[in-house]
Amino acid sequence: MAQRVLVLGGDGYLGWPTAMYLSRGGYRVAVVDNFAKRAWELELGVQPLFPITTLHQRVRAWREVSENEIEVFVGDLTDYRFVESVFRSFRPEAVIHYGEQPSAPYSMIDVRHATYTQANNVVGTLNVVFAIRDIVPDCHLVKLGTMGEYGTPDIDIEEGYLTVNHDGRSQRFLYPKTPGSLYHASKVHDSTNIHFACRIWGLRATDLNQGVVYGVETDESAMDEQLATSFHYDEVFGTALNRFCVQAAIGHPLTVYGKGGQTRGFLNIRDTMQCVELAVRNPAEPGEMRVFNQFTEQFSVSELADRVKAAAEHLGWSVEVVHAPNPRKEAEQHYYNAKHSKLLELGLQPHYLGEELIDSMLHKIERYRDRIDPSVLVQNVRWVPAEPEKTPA
Ligand code: USQ
Repeated sequence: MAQRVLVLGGDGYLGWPTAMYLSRGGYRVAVVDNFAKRAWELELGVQPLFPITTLHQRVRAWREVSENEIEVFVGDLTDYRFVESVFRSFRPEAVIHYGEQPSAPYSMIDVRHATYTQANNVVGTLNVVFAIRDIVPDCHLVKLGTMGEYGTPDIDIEEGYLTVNHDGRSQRFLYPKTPGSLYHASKVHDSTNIHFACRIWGLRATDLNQGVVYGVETDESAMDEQLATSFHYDEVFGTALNRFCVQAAIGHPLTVYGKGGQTRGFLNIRDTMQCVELAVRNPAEPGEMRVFNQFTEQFSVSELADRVKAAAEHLGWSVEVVHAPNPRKEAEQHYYNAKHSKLLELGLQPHYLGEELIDSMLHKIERYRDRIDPSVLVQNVRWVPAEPEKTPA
């Protein structure tokens, strides 16, 4: 009998490719989505670069290409009655939880977007935790957290936990968190709640503290245009490397924010697929909240921009890197060393960021150049609102 895996946020940039990857890998897959991301796109006037069909059309296209079925549940994770009905009907053995508002800038627009992000993410996750406790207590929760939960401390970042020696005694704690946005903070709250659920109710969970994902496609999404993933390049939903590749494709300067020494963990979208499957295949023990730091390489933002510039110039494109004013409040030069060995120990085979990989991204993006809207590259979401101009007395 195939293992039943429920993918929450199954219409998104990572959720949809994950659903196809697992479906192809022999799992019985169902996806849950409320299409909130499509509503946020309308709200901000942005679109994914590749045309995206409806979820139902994607599922039909997948059936034709692969002869595999993906089940669909449409509804909101903050509605417990909906969550309960999905868990009672599908009875998942593993849940992969991407079903959250994923953008740091979106959470920083104003109070409404901040409270929405935290309520949506924290309440949705709590509902999932309760549904597991009360309906399928042996189910393994694989939760997408973020490396941004840790911030940029001046000591090495461990995988989830830190042993503190204090006045001759010692205790292992969840690693101290210093999130860089109210979105990242929502993931910290989730981690606290999931840790609680494992300690108190014996649930099993893996918190995947994922770095910044890049990439235009996976083996499955490349099988048919209708299976494309929802790739963003605008300021709010686009992530650094994806944005730089799109900027290079239209001759827009690559926007390194501030000094550019901001260092993060990065991974290819294909490695996200591998990592979540490795977590599903090697579940946590009852009562355990495992934490894996899910990235393959560390880069500063400047290094990333330089790599994209070099690859684009080899294609004969002329590319400039600019140091744009940083809309965020973050350290622009700092120590960064995050451990990330646990997924490698489970068998992760990384796709590293070589020039060939950047080339393939640039080539694919170039084919959709006409759909790029330069006006959404900058949307002026600021971490600290600009001071109102003082009128002279
Ligand atoms: N940055 C630039 N120029 C740009 C865009 C971003 O210099 O044009 C810089 C940002 O200032 C930041 C770094 O690049 O220092 C990363 O920003 P990002 O927008 O690529 O990623 P971030 O906001 O951190 O969030 C993304 C995903 C989020 C995920 C997170 C992983 O949107 O869902 O949780 O990456 S991590 O960064 O490890 O926390």
